[in-house]
Amino acid sequence: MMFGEHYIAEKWDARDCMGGFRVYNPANRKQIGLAPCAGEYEINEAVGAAEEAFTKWSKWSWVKRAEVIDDLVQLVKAHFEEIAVLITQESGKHINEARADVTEGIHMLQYCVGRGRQAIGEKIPSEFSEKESEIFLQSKGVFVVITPWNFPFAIPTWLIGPSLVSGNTVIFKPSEETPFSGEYLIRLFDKAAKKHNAPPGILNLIHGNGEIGKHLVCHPRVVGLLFTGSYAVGKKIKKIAAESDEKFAICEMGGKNSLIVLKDANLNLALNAAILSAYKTTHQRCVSADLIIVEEKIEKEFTKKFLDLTDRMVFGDPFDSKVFAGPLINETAVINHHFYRKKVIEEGIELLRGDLRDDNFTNFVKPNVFRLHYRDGFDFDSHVFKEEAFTPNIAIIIVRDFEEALKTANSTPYGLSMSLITEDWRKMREFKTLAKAGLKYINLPTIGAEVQLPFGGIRRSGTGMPSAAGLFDYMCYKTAFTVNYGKEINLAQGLSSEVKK
Ligand code: UN1
Repeated sequence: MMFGEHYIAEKWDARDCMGGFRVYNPANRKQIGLAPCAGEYEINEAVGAAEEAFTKWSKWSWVKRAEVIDDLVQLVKAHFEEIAVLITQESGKHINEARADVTEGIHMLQYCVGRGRQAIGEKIPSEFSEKESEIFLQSKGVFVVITPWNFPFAIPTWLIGPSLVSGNTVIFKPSEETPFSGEYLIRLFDKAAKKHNAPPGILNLIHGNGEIGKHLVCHPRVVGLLFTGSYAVGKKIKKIAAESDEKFAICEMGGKNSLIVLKDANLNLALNAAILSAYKTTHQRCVSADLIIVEEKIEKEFTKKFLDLTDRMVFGDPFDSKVFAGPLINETAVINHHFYRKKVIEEGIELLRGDLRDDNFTNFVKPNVFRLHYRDGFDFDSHVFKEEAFTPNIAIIIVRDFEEALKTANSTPYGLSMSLITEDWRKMREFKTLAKAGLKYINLPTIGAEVQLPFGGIRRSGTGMPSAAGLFDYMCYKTAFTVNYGKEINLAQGLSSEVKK
């Protein structure tokens, strides 16, 4: 049994663990630990610590701040396998994917270290020789970072890394499903921070449920709301920020992602892209493809081969090297998986493959695959286009041409990831310009983003302020700083201080 602890101003504290929440292994539903649930006291302590640390940390040089992260990278590398095993135990992710999660975290932290030595701000010429102006990047303050269970290690690094290197301080609340992977990252960070004598409180950890997340987000002295999770929660966070005079929200929310396969596609490549997009992480990535849109000329052949592969797909023991992916995260996800299938069938949509069990005794499911024809006229209000199941529910959509395909892909209210499989470079360009998504791929799956690119969506998927490398653009206020080295005041636009009688 593991017991979680809060971490505030460099002190570990488990005082509320008995009133906390249980953590389960999704592969066998056995309890593996207990984590404490924070209350008002911990929230205020953490905000106070982060606020106090900010006055010192924001004055540290970018290089010095990045050096703390550099030590963190070394520590993560030294504990690589231990972290991967922990991720698999509490998220159910296949061990290979858990290793990929840690690798992605390392890459992000390495990127943050590099950013510490890059140019900050800009010199801007003044109209007057005596004046010198610059764009000064001013750290913003205390940030809350709330992250999901599906990438319990990498996503926290995407948000915490840029926040800290840019001089902000953080209160981190990991998902209740995966508190220990988040806590492990902070235990390593603690060592790195102490080695550099960083001010206590630059990074704090608070365990808790959505209610605690809400209190943190609403706290009047918290400025940045960095969230990755569902659209329903993200929408509330955006509202809270909109009603505040100081807060800003950067939310990465769900997806309803499309993989478009045109008739000239390399079919093997298309199938590989489809399998990866649909089934990696048992479809529990926000970038997983829900819609596979195929031109009718090749649809029969594509669907036959896709279903053959689907039939061989095994979601099983995540430590078994022979299975493709692991279980769903919990019982609620299993119930949602079956509910989604029923809803889509009720709409009269064809079911090609289905997980027809009615029980939810385990978290292991089989994929549901549906098929629709564009010509039959769509109800874009259908579950297939609007609701994100976050479980392996795939709709194959038959279209006549690229225009119908793009129209279908753009019809969902989301806009995270989209792929086009084609050899036609003119259509590639058209796709690049018109696809409504924050991540666009040609001849690749909808998954597999690299951290040195911006990662984020538009519309229901995000705030248009991407995270990973892209987050650095929003971490500081872009302020104008001007010094007059002259003995008089010269102002632009011909302004004068001369007082006439
Ligand atoms: C997510 O889908 O929740 O692009 C994150 C990918 C990963 C990150 C996915 N690098 O597939």
